[in-house]
Amino acid sequence: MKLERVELLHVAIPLVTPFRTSFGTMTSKDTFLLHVVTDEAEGWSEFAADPEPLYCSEFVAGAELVIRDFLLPRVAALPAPTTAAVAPAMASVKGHELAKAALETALLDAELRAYGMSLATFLGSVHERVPAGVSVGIKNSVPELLDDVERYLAEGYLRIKLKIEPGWDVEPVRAVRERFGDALPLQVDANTAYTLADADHLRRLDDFGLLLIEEPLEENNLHAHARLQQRLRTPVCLDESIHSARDAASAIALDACRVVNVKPARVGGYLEARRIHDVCAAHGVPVWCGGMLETGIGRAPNLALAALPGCTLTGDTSASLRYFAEDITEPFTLHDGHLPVPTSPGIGTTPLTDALARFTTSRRELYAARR
Ligand code: NPQ
Ligand code: MG
Repeated sequence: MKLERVELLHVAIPLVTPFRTSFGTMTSKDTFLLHVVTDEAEGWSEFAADPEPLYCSEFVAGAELVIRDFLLPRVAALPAPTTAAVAPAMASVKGHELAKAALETALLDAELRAYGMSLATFLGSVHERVPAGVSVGIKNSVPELLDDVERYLAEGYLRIKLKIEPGWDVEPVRAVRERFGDALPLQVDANTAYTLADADHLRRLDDFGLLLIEEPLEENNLHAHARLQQRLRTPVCLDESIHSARDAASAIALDACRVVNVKPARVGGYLEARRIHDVCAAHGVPVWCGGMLETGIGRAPNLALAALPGCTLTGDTSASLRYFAEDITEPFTLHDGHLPVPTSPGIGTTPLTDALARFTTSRRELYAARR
């Protein structure tokens, strides 16, 4: 496989409804897609982060520069940009996992299309469909939250995740439990909003039979998460703190978490995500696939990951309509609370020409092979 061209497309897609978390409110998905062209096939990927470094240190403009000036030259210098060679070629560049994931995934898509193999087959997925959970943002009032949860349950979602922060935690959880009962699969996500000094307060959540509490403390503070886990019955799940299979191994050894949220973008791509899945599975630690409000280009490959045997908890892989009135690909829709795992070659989807034209704000050629 020979790399011929790499193109970056800035896209801006309005969200159906604002999404508020402990790190901010989003009203639109503003990011870029990568489009790689090789002599054998083309590939697509999506950069997962935001224009501002509020959820993680990476951001759209920075990632574009890192890919253009540091990652692509290393990949273009390979005799063949096969997926297995891409991460090692980029390894001398520190960090920037989301940027690396975008480049690796576009090349993986192209390589798998050249083979005629789906990502699900490549990764070793064992399900044809996966149960869908939904992440519910912070609301202005409890009645507003209950209305939203009711609507998602009516749509078929099989697990609810509530975003929490100090001042919006025990009361909304209690209200959802009272209204929808103890059998509702329910979990919470703090996106790093608490400190260990809040341990007694967080312990009040133990009364509600939550599946897990996600990233309660600061990013990368495994020691503090381990100390918190000692004081909570609710399983701690790490998200922002896990950047690699080594991080997962450390977190498990320290008992800093009993569940892992794996987001391929956050860990540098699908190959590392698969390794995290394997480390967790070997330790009996449940894994589930998180989400970053991806368009169909990011959602499709996440569904393949969510269908791995160790992904025993329901993920945040929601239908396209959860976030976008109109997606940039054929939309993913719920059937009995499940989403289908794509079966066609590569990530299993491509941008729709029309939608792409309307949502693209600018295009740049990042690389063209000399002939
Ligand atoms: C989480 N996802 O699990 C994240 C938070 C999140 C579905 O709750 C751009 C960049 C958009 C980072 C959307 C969900 C994002 C983002 C959501 C992070 O913590
Ligand atoms: Mg999270």
